[in-house]
Amino acid sequence: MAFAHSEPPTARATPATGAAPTTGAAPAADAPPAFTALKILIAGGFGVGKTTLVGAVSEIRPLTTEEDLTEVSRPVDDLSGVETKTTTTVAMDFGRISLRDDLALYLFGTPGQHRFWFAWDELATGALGAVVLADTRRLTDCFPAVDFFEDRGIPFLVAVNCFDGVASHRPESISGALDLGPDTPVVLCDARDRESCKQVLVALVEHVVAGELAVAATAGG
Ligand SMILES: Nc1nc2c(ncn2[C@@H]2O[C@H](COP(=O)(O)OP(=O)(O)O)[C@@H](O)[C@H]2O)c(=O)[nH]1
Ligand SMILES: [Mg+2]
Repeated sequence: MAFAHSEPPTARATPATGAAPTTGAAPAADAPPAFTALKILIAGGFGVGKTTLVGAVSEIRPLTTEEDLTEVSRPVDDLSGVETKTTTTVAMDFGRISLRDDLALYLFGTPGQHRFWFAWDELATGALGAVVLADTRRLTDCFPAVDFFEDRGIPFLVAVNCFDGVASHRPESISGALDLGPDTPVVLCDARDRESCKQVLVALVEHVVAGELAVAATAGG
């Protein structure tokens, strides 16, 4: 899938591999630091709040590919719980958070509907990790995303978007209902709230780091 974004002229985007950029020769002492982009996927079922989350937390106006829902899509796209939803993401959402001059998180919201699943493998290439958004009114909608990341060994957490009027569930019971491994975090969030979404991303990065440290410890001894 073709994907374009603009970078500041001094920034040199490396492939979003989730790892530090590798170069053959040592950079000149006065060279600007290489730019690293860490790619995070925001996945989950239709209408769970992916576009909302990317828009809430991105520092740039998110690139989205929303289209009006049509009568034709009505039998296909299940609107129960989000009856006021009038648009759908047809390719992906994209947002960015700069952590330092030379380090940014790129957020890719995956399209929720099954008919767009062909795009997932490409979006997942080089991802640091993923947030699987869940709505407890339609918890099973996030099963495919959970399976996708488990199958590919991509670290992920489940973030429950606490829609208004929905009694909060305990993370442990959601973990049990989704049959998650004991190490997979479950956090609660409000996809409309920037601070809440930032906490989700922090939790994901901590989870990724903990996994890397565990692998390193196993390899070391
Ligand atoms: N009340 C409430 N509405 C939300 C929340 N998150 C998303 N929405 C609304 O739910 C609908 C679906 O959200 P959207 O981000 O488009 O879902 P997506 O299909 O996963 O991208 C939209 O109308 C949002 O405004 C939330 O936490 N509370
Ligand atoms: Mg969307």
